[in-house]
Amino acid sequence: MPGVSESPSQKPLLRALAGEAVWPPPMWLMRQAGRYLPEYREIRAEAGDFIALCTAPAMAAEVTLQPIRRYGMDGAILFSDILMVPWAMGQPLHFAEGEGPMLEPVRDAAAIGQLDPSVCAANAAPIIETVRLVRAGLAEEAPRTTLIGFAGSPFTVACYMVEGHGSRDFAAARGMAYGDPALFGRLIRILIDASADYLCAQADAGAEVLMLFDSWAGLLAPSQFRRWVIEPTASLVRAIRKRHPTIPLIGFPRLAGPMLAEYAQRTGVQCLGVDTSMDLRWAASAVPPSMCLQGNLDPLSLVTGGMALETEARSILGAMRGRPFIFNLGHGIEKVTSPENVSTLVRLVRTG
Ligand code: 1CP
Repeated sequence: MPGVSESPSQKPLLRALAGEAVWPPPMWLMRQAGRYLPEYREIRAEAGDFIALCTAPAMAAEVTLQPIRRYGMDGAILFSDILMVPWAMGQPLHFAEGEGPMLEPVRDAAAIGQLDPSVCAANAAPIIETVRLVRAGLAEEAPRTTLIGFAGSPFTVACYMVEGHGSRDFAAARGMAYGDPALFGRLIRILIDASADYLCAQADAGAEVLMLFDSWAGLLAPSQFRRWVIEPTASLVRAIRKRHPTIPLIGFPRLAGPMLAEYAQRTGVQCLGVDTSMDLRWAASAVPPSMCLQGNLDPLSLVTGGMALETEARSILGAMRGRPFIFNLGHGIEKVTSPENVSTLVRLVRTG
């Protein structure tokens, strides 16, 4: 909208993150740019492989904006992947069709010694350029939409780096954490430094919020959760705060269960992403009342649609009314989701 300039404080998502009970709540969906959208599949085919798409700024910016154009979401999440941090430090990575990410595993001191966190942000320059293009695109097309930058949390990224691929239990990574905590700690330290630089570069380029995806945090025993999730996240948050003292941060320690309370208290994030397994009312009782929550619709209810979707969405809205909240899924959107069901959900949430 030419001539309309919106100050950041008027963006609903930023107001919720600042502790305001905005109603109807701002919304976006994890993995909202993706294979369920025909317009995404078209650009994905044009780009060739997934890494090529993530490192082609014009195309990556375009797919970031697609769900904003279609649905008017309040949040636009940078199109990239958590594994672009190891990629930017030189760890060989490819995405095998239908199999997910494959990395050359780092399992000993020699391999971990090769990783240089100081080159990450520079090698990620095309992704930082995408952030710039998306921010400019939003200013023109969707001035109320907030740009969310992201990285994986050190523990979850370390899981993939050590294991070399996705896994149900990440036994090699968790085994290293028990068997050689000094070595695993070196890897975590490298990831804190690299991710801090990378996230600050995103903020410098126009990201207004930063989200930390800790998809595998819930695999850890409490002592390990404190050591490998809470402490490194707190350290990463402090490093970001030195350079960007006020940028809002969303932490998503998936399947953390009751450890969520300690995570909320000790990491320094403003907002907690809540996964599908957790009762939102319990989460609200476990964190300070001014702390924003985000979540947690079951992605499967969005695949199903109809009454199941309506019942689940209304129950979340009922539980969160009157507190700072961002409507989202409890995990990424499924690729079999019908785009029409997403329209239905947007209408439901918009009418509060
Ligand atoms: O072929 C394709 O189109 C690739 C599929 C795909 C997509 C669309 C992958 C591979 N990553 C992404 C994008 C992505 N990944 C985003 C983009 C922004 C958005 O949300 O719209 C984000 C935020 C991520 C984050 C991510 N990647 C996470 C954390 C969130 C989560 O889902 O738990 C994780 C664990 C990954 C690793 C990854 N990348 C891709 C896949 C299939 C996986 C999961 C691998 C596995 O463990 O099986």
